[in-house]
This record gives sequence, structure tokens and C-alpha cells, in this order.
Amino acid sequence: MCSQKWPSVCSIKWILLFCLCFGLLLSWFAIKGNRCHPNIAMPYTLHSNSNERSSLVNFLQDGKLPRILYDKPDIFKPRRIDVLSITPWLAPIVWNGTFNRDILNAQFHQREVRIGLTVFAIKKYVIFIKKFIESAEKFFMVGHKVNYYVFTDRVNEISNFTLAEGRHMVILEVPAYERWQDVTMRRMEMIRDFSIKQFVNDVDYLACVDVDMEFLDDVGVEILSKVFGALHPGFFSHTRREFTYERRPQSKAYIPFEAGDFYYAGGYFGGVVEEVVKLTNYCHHAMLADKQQNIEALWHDESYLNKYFLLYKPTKILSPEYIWNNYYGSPASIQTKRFLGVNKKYEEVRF
Ligand code: 4GW
Ligand code: MN
Repeated sequence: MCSQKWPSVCSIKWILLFCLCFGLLLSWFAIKGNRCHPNIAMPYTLHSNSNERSSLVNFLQDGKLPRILYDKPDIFKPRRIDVLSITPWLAPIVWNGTFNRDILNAQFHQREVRIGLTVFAIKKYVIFIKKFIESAEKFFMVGHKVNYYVFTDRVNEISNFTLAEGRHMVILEVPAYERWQDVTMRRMEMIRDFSIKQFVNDVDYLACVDVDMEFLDDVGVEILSKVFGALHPGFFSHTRREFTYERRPQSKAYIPFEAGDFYYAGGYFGGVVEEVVKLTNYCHHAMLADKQQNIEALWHDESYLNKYFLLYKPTKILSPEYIWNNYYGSPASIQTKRFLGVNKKYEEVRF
């Protein structure tokens, strides 16, 4: 049948057949090679038990993984160029526009994270609780599991709140110190003690904030990290010299003029419960040691917190959006005011 047009037509047929067979052989080798690729197969055959292997298989086959549509991050397009968004020790500084809350929410929902929000309402400061809780219901960790821990000496003056699903309020009765300086400083000791005996069993993260505040915009899981603090709204554009650190060398809160990264706000810190225990324990002991020597740091608990964060750097820092006060106006870098100081009528709340 090939005799007439041989060699041309017949040879083309044979060449095609040969190519087909060779192609099939190559694909078979490729598939076999991939299955045995050491990067994928080896670690799980060498270091994992059968449970871990099957959970890996489940993970790889899991069709329920959240698929969110979002723009690919572009290495050459930083989301903010007007502000620093990472520290020299590689902790993110959280500014509006630098993160995608949908991606973060999916990650934290996967872990079913539980968050505790501690707040003190001692003596006349109970008047701040209503606005604080009602605004937190609108903006704080919406959709996540939240426990409000309200420390107060006036249990009967805390009204009942209707909370969204998965959110609870725990009222903790604590003593009211006579001096207002002790009211604010002793928060460290009380947060430490309740963290050890209760919070560590109930929640993964704690955020510890002032009560004379109101949420005006979302504050979500973007704040969470091993240990975090917030930039004080009055000092984020100031020099080291201008920071109101404790400057007396005898104090445990002492920071010399040549040192310091940022001036952190006393009214906002947090992290995983174990880290909050370390932070509050350090600040409480520093305060007690100073008390022994008849010293009280210039800005009380805020001074000790600043010393702690100088020595033990936070793993995330919140921009002043997270603890703003209109006393400082509305600079361009503050694109949103998420948590805002309530105007205090001093004669009504101070003592
Ligand atoms: C002066 O008379 C006082 S009273 C200064 C603070 C006081 C106070 C503070 C109080 O009577 N009851 C109370 O619960 N606190 C708690 O400490 C409350 O959670 C408050 O947000 C936090 C820090 O005090 P502050 O908000 O007045 O501090 P700044 O002026 O720095 O925001
Ligand atoms: Mn305050």
C-alpha cells in the first residue's frame, strides 16, 4: 500500500506514530517523577504519622476552603507611601488601606479565634460603659467570638445589654482605689490576675483599652498579634526628645533621651493571653519597685508600658486611628478614626 508513494507518505505516518508513542512515554515519566518529588512526598513519609498524612490529604482536597476574590498584592505598589508600615524589627504598623479585612477574617474564622476585650469602669467612669459597649457591638470584631470583661466597683450600675450571637459580657467586681493614679495603674495587676485564673481558659487574645472611648469604624482581627501596642495620637510625628517618657534614672520606667522607638498609648495594648500576663506582670512589678522608693512614673501605667515595649518589642503596632482624640485635629495621615476619645466633663468624672 505504501509502494507507490514510498518513501514520502509512509515515512510521515511512521514519524507521527513514533512521536505519539514518545510523547506518551514522556508524560508517564513526568507524572511518576512528580509523585515522588522529594519536596512533597518525603517530609510526610519521614516525619509524620498517619493522622497527619490524612489531615494533609484532607487539606489538599478540601473543597470548602474559602475562595475570596481580591487583587493580587503588587510588590512595586506599596499600599501607603505617606507613613511607615513596618518597623525595623519587622512588625507591621496597621494603617487604613494596608490590609484586606476579608482575607484576615477568613484566616481567623478558620481558627475560630476568641477575643476578650477588657475595660475598667471604676467610680464615676461607669457612665462611659453604655456608649462603649453599644459602639463595640457595631464595630469591634464583628462576626467573631467576643467576651467583654468589665471590671467595676459598681456592679449594679452596669445595665443589661443585648449582644449579638457569640458575644458575652462578664462583669468582674474589683476594689476602687482611693487615688485616681492607683485606679489606672492597678489595672495591670488586675488584668494579670484575671488572665491567669480565667481569661486564659476563655479566649485566645486580649485587647485592653480605656473606657472613655467610642468605636466609630471597624476594629477587627487586623489588630491581633502575639503582643501589640498603639501609637499615641499626640506623639506619632514627634522626636525621641519630645516623647514624655519617664526621664528620672531612679525610676524603673526610665528611658534616656537617646533611646526609644515610638510613644505608645497607655489605653491600648494586647496580645495572646500569655503575653499579656508577661506585659502586665512586668509593669505591675516595676510600679511596686518604684513605690518602694517613693517614685511614681510621670504618666503612670503608660510610662511602664513604654519601658516594656522598648525592651520587648511589640509584634504589631496599631496606628493612631485605633486610639484617636479630636484634640489632635484631623491630619491627612489619619484617614479614619476607628476608636475615639469621648469628651470628658472633668468635673463629672474626676475625683
Ligand atoms: C482623675 O480624677 C481620674 S479618675 C483619672 C482617671 C480616673 C479613672 C480612670 C476613674 O475614676 N475610673 C476608671 O475606671 N478609670 C479607668 O482608667 C478607665 O478605664 C479609664 O479609661 C482609664 C484611664 O483613665 P483616663 O481615661 O481618665 O486616662 P486618660 O486621661 O489618659 O484618657
Ligand atoms: Mn482615657
